[in-house]
Amino acid sequence: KRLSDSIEKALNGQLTKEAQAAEVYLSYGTWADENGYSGIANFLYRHASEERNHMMKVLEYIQNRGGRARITAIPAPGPDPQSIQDCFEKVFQHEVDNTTAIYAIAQMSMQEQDWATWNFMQWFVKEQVEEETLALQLLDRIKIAGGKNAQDDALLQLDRELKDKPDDA
Ligand code: OFO
Repeated sequence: KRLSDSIEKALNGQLTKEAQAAEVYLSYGTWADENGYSGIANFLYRHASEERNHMMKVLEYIQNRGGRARITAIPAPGPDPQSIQDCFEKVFQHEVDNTTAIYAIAQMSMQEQDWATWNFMQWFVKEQVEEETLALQLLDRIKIAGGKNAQDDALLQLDRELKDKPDDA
């Protein structure tokens, strides 16, 4: 059964959202690097590449289900974060917005009884839980560390730890 027009359109919207998330994290990564946090920059670059993988997953699904993946302009990432804490608050908010979009497609697929798409979206539902949890854990650490000061030892320690994470990009 071919994708319905409405689901195809919604999935294409999701494709663009995943591409935009990759751009946003790349942009935050360059900001973090410029501010002396090369480990956090690395973390954000890896996160960006995970987002690009999500985009490809959606692209392949649309194509495999008889639809056409549409590659469009991506909105610009927006202003730089004000601090490391602000950076991860923005990352968390971004993930929450993405979760909302994913839930909307899952709900739409349920209404249309498109169980293939519903099943496909469950992978993203699970992934969003992981990404939100990780962002919240990092935010907690950053808040304990103080979150604002580049000279903060606890932040520098976190920066070192994030050099190789996430490791499943
Ligand atoms: Fe694609 O998972 Fe984050 O946004």
